Amino acid sequence: MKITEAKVIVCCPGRNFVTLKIMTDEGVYGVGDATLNGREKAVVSFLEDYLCPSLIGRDPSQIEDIWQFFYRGAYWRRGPVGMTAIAAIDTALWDIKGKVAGMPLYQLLGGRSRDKIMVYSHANGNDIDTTLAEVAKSVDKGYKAVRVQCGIPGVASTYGVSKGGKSYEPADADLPTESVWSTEKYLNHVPKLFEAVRNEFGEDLHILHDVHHRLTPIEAARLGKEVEQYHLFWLEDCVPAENQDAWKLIRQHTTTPLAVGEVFNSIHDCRELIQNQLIDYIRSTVVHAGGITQLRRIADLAALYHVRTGFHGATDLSPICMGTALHFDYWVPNFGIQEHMAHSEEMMAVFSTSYEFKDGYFTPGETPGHGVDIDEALAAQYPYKRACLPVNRLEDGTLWNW
Ligand code: CS2
Ligand code: MG
Repeated sequence: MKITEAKVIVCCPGRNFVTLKIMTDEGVYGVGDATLNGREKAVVSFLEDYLCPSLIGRDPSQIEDIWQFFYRGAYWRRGPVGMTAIAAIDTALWDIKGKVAGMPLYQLLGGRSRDKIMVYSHANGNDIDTTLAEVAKSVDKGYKAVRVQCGIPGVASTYGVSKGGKSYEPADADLPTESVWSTEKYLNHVPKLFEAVRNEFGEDLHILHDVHHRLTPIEAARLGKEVEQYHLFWLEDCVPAENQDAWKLIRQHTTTPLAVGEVFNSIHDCRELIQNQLIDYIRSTVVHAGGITQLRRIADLAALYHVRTGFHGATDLSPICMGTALHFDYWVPNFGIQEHMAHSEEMMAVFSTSYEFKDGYFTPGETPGHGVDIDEALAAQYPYKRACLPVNRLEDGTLWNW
């Protein structure tokens, strides 16, 4: 079998998605997600101008060698654009391998390790009461785990809180909008949210929260310590993870479980945090961390240090990434949880899926490959529209992490 064509499909059914489709001389094809929110066209160019031409004529069954060719073979390695492009190729090749074998992807990985995959939903609101009402909706739908985010009094707009009743979409403008952040106001307010959720929903519901890189290590230590009594499932991205040594300080102060890694793209980004047991959950996922081929190595490394998976699953990762991640979750022995943020009906019309939700859990389906496909004709009706992520400033105008 030989690869005859590799084409990039860009569409915007409510948000931008980039999809790679790899075709073979035997008619079998595979698709992979290549979406990097707010930087979509950079990945399109990386694939079209540099990687896709090198795929033509190769044997699609040689997934490992192709991965090594694009990773080890490249002088300029790593980085989100390059690793997203490699992930798309890798995902499409695993899809082809599954279709050729007549097996769902999780079977190729080693078979399932569990009956069903626990996911967490999103609940947010301008204030605590509205957020509690949103948590109730998730609980009614059967979710066993909910990520809670709420507006902070005195802060005009907060990460994770949707505007005007719409579902949360941060990449909302042609050029980056600027928001204002106050660590002091946030730290004083957010513990009250967890207290309210526990009072209303009891001990059993899993509560998660995303700080989205806003704190310094000592501030994160304070937050982790103050909220220990509410038994969070995890506190996510409490500080940026560039200086990984700094996480020791957080760890020394709190037993609140820590999650990180949605912006990581290499096993080397994860290594220090995992080997020093500074985190509990690794969030790197298929599309931004080099596909199944690298993610498997990350999960195996994590397993040695009691770190479990909790893959990123926001709506800016396409249904192809979600479907592929669910196969991985079904197999991976050290599974923790999977993020689920529902795609809109418009998005789901462009992508056909075989994964199923029931009572807070997903199963990936039995379709050979990863089970997700794209309707190219429908996709063509939704042209690309530039959308940028915001930037953040402190109240005095200092630029801060978004
Ligand atoms: C996030 C995302 O899902 C998450 O935990 O942090 O909302 C993230 O902001 C977006 O994926 C950015 O593109
Ligand atoms: Mg996050």
